[in-house]
Amino acid sequence: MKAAVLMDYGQKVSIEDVQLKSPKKEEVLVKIKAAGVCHSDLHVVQADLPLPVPMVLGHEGAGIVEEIGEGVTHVKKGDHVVLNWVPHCGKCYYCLKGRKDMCEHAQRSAEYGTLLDGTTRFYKGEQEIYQFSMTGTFSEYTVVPANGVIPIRKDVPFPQAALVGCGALTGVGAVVNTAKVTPGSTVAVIGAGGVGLNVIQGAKLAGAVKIIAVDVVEEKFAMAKHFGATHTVNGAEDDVIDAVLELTEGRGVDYSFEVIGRPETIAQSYNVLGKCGLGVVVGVAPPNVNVSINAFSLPSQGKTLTGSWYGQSNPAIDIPMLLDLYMAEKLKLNELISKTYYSLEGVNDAFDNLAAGKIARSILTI
Ligand code: PAD
Ligand code: ZN
Repeated sequence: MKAAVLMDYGQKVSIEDVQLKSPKKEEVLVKIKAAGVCHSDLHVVQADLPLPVPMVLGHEGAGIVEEIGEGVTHVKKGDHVVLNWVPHCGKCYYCLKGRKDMCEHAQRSAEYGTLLDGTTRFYKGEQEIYQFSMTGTFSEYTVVPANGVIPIRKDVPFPQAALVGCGALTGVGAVVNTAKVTPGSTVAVIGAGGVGLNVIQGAKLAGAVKIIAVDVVEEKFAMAKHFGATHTVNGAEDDVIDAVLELTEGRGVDYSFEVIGRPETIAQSYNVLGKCGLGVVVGVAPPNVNVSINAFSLPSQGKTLTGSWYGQSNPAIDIPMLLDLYMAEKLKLNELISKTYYSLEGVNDAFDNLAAGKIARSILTI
């Protein structure tokens, strides 16, 4: 069986022959049909997300259930599924508080690159191969925790279903679940990539009237407008804070979203807020990076800066809901697919295109 494996940081991902163990209790074997290439995968390649290697990358994916382990009742062989990269334990402090996105058990296992029991399912000979976020979708097959598969309707094509597994859920969820953007609001979205475009369309769905998309790559502005941006700002040419203030009668926006993961744009996302504004950081910066913001503005302007992980979602409910919105032509997924590669071999080219910033999402069909 073939999988795209990062053998070491900074290297090209290589297509390896690997072995996969059978699903244990409360696990599921999935045949992957489509996988999206997200910047979080690239963060691992570039060592910005320091995870153990060798690792099967890919966390945005959809496929077909091939085999279920003991105790799995919510799916059966042949079901179509989207993979959920935060398979919550349901028992920890945060799960019990209703915050599945913050599950302590899932977060720890993701850091170890293992499944929930602390062991791996991928092997190459004697060597253990780690698995990105308990998914590992750049592979012909994968084994994931039971909560890691969300059954979906069968009339959605696999590439579009895959996109909901990270980009759409993260982006729309940040707007709807974390920020709770209200109708008539003003919004700035810094970074109009695969996730940022979903923040933009989430803001439109929520009824925002002014949606300002900020990017540095010219190709992104037409895409941003197509997804619902009312204004665009080129951060490579213009001062972003001045431009956003000018578009909002000098006040700043009600909500901002940083969807890149850099300290300077996270600071920007705070500085473009008006009084009482809420900034949401979606972009993932390396763990050792700090951000500097003006201290006086916190009490005097009452602004909030927070973050959003996996769209603060409830995947079992939100993934089928987003697919229903897509089938009802209320959520754009087709337009997110800039390029399709019909084999795992396309993964390095997809990473190069992602790094250049010119595409929305690439899909690998497997
Ligand atoms: P992407 O590469 O498709 O999009 C990033 C966009 O930012 C591109 O359009 C770039 O041109 C643009 N950009 C780069 N630098 C600047 C700048 N200085 N000013 C303005 N725009 C700029 O990535 P993506 O959309 O796949 O992911 C974006 C981030 O979100 C990334 O850090 C990823 O790891 C993170 C993410 N977070 C979660 C979560 O749960 N919080 C989930 C998925 C992805
Ligand atoms: Zn992702």
